[in-house]
Amino acid sequence: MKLVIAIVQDDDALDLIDGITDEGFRVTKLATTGGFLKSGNTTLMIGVEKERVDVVINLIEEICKTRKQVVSSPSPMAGTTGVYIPYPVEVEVGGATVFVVDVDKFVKI
Ligand code: 2BA
Repeated sequence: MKLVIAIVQDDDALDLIDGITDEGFRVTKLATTGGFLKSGNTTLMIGVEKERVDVVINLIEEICKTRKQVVSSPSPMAGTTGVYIPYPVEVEVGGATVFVVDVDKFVKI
């Protein structure tokens, strides 16, 4: 048994959940926040037999898209101390960040 932990963008989450459940997997959705952008994303936990991990990863690849996001980053003004002006920085947010974790024990009570 493996636990696939996938951090995806909110815009892709519902389509991915539909795809995952249509394939007969079970999934839990968590509302999470990225540490860098400090904006919302979605973390999905999917318990899956190890032989079927690739099916889940292929679904994630098909559904989750890379997008650009602009963030305001404060920059110190030249020659001054303590004065910051915001400037836009473009970052590319990946389709998904996926961890596949070994599960020692799986019990449903
Ligand atoms: P955030 O931490 O909000 O990061 C959003 C995007 O900002 C990242 O996209 C990356 O393009 C950029 N970024 C993050 N840290 C940066 C830094 N120190 N300098 C410059 N740019 C940076 P992704 O890499 O696709 O990550 C999307 C989300 O996945 C992240 O949101 C975070 O919630 C999660 N994540 C990514 N890698 C992770 C890891 N190793 N452990 C735990 N969560 C991770």
